[in-house]
Amino acid sequence: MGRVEIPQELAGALRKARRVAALTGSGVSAESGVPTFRDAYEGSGLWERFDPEELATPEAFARNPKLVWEWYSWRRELVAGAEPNPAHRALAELERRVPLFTLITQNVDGLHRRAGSENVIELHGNILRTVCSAERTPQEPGEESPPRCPRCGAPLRPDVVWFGEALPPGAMEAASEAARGCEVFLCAGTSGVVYPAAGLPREAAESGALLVEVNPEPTPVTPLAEFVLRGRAGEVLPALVAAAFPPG
Ligand code: BJW
Repeated sequence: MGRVEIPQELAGALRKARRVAALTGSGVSAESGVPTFRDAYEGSGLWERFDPEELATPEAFARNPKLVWEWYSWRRELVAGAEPNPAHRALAELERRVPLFTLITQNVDGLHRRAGSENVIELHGNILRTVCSAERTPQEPGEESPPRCPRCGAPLRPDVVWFGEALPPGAMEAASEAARGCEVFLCAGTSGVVYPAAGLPREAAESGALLVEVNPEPTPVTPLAEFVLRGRAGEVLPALVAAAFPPG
């Protein structure tokens, strides 16, 4: 891919903004080697024949806890071996440059914090944490598949949000507040189809924010966005931050 062109009007708006929010999805971690949720289990061997949307549900876990636990164990190892990429680092840099910056992520990989982002809302939890499926208390997993809660014997599960489950208390309220209160809203690396997160770009645009999409592909967010930057987050986001805050 060639040099990324950033419109001057966008760079200027980002430079002047006092409040900025970003919504990220799995595309932002793609360049770290973490597969996106919907595309990239292709080529993953064993897991290729399973539909992620059918594994990430409480019903799947109730039906086959071993299968779901092992899918998450495989993904947890991928995440543990991954490193933040230039997209994560550009967003951490943006937080240092903007007076009030909120990073809203649907990702469960923890790579934003590892890149240095601090004001992070994890809407869908974190795959590196394990909880008791009955009590929701944090636990250290043992070797069984799935391991059992030492207190009540219920199977342990990843601390993530499955389809049909509520988001962590207060997370969506904080995300909505950031979306409604910001001057620039960046939407990067998400297909924009999973609610309630997918409603945030519209909320931001309707509250007067400049909506910017970063994605190599069109999404339902595209028609709402004032600026659409087609390309990989690891190339576009560093270019955007450098255009708004030129080094030196
Ligand atoms: C790149 C790139 C590069 C590639 N650079 N970009 C309203 C309407 C319709 C349905 C609903 C609705 N409200 C709720 C629902 C139901 C449901 C839902 O939204 N379903 C839709 C699928 C239709 N939502 C829920 O069930 C939610 N809960 C809920 O609403 O509860 C109500 C309730 C209230 C009170 C009590 C009880 C219940 C929960 C949703 C949880 C989602 N969880 C998952 C799994 C997390 C754990 C795990 O990882 O296993 O979250 S699903 C999955 O999708 C994961 C992701 O965070 C999420 C979003 O996916 P994402 O990140 O956008 O990834 P992809 O793969 O879809 O897209 C990647 C993008 O990157 C693509 O666009 C690429 O082009 C791009 N890309 N390379 C930049 N280098």
